[in-house]
Amino acid sequence: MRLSRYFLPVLKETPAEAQIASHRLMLRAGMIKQASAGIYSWLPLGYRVLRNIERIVHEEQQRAGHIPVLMPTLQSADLWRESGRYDAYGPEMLRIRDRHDRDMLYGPTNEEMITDIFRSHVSSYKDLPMTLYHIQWKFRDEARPRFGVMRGREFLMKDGYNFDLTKEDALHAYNRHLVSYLRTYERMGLQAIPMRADSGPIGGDDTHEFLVLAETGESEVFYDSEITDLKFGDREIDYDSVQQCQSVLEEFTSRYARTDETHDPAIFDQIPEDRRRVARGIEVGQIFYFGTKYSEAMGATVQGPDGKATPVHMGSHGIGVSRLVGALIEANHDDKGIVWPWEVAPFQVGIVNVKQGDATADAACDALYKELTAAGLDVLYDDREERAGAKFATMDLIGLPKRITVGPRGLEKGVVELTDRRTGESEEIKPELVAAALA
Ligand code: P5A
Repeated sequence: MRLSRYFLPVLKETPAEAQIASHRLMLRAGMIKQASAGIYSWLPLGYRVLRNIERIVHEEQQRAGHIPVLMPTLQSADLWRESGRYDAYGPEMLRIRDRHDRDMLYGPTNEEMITDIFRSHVSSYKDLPMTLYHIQWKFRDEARPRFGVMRGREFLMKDGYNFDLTKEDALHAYNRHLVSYLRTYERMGLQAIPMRADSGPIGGDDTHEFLVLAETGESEVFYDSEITDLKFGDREIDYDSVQQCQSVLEEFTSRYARTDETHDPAIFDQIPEDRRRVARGIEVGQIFYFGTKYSEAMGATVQGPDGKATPVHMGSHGIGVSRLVGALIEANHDDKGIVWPWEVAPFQVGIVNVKQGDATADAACDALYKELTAAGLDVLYDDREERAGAKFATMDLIGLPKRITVGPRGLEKGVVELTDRRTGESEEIKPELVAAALA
C-alpha cells in the first residue's frame, strides 16, 4: 500500500478522553473512530489488525475441529423466554421492537440461538461430538463503556458452543478449548493465563478466564509467579486425545491463578511468599461448561445408544476479538507508539523514502516495494512529500515491526537501512538482500 493513496488519519494531539495507552494509541494511529459511547468504526489500519486476529482465531478453531457458522446479530426474544434469560439478563440487553410489535434483541451472546439450531437438526448421538462457532458482533449495554474497544457496548466476539452426549465428553470439549486458546493467544504474541473464575449470567460451575497481565486491566488477579514461566510453544497436540488435552489443562491450571471472584486467601497464603502475586489483568477470553442448563430448558435432546432421549451436555467459549486489539497494544507499546507483534501487524514492513522526488530514491523504493509485496509481505510505503522526521514519527506510532529507510546518501554507498521497531536496532544492508533478511 502506498501511503499517499491510503487513508491513515493520524492525530497529532493526544485525545483528552482516552485514559489508557491502547485507547490513546488507537485514536492517534487512526485505527478507530468513536461513533457513539462504546461503539466504534474501524478505520483501515485498525480493520487490518482486527482481520488478522480473526484469521488466527479461525485457523486455530478449525485446527481443533470446530465448525464455523454465522448467526445473525438480531434475535427473537421468544428464544430467550424459553431459557428464562430474557427477564434475567437485565439492562445490559438491548431490546428492540419490530414493525409487527415483536420483541427482538441485539444478541449479547448466542447460547439460545445455537441450541435452537441444534435441536432443529440433530437428533442422534451419532452426530456428536459437535462444536459450532462464529465470529460476530455482540451488544451489551455496559453501565460504563470505557477504555475504547476494551469495554465496548458493541464488540466482536468469537463464540463457540459444544454439544456432547455425556458430561465426560463435554469436559473434553472444555479442555480442548483451553488448549486451543493457549495456542491462539501465543500465536498473537500474547501471554494469556487461564484463571479460575465466576460464570456470571452464562451459568455453570466450571469456568476459566484468560487474562493478559497489564496494569490497566479491569480485573484484580492473584497468582503464583511460576505460572508465567509456562509456554505452550510449538507442541503438537492431538485435539481428539482426551489424555493430551487433560494433561495440558493440568499443567496450566494446577497452580494457583484466580480472579478476585474466586480468590481464596487461605489457599493463596500456602504459596511461598516470594511467589505470590497480586496484579491486574485484561480478560481476553472465557470458557464455560454448563451441562444441560440450556438443552433441558429448550428441549435439545438426542437419542442415546440406549434409544432414550437425553439432553445434550454443553459449554460455551468466548474470545474477545475486538478487545484483543486493545490488549495487544497494552502489552506492546513504548513512548513512541505501538510495537506490533509480527503475526497481527497491519503491515509487517514500512518503507520510508527520506527524499521523495529524488529519482534514485524513488526508483529504489518502488523496486523494494514491488519485490517485498511479491514475496507475500504486507508493505506500507510512505511515498508522501513529507519531512523524513514526520515519516519516522508516523512509522513509530503505527508500530510496523520492520522499517526500511531509503535515501540518496545510503544508495550512493549501495545500502538502505533496516530497523527493528521493538529493539530500535538498525543495520545497513544491500537492497537486494532485504527480502531474504525479512523472510
Ligand atoms: C462464551 C461465548 C460469553 O459470553 N457466551 C458465548 C460466553 N462469555 S463472556 O466472557 O461474557 O464474553 C467472552 C469474551 O468477550 C469479551 N467481552 C468484551 N469485549 C469488549 N467489550 C465488552 N463489553 C466485552 N464483554 C465481553 C471478553 O474478552 C470476554 O472474555
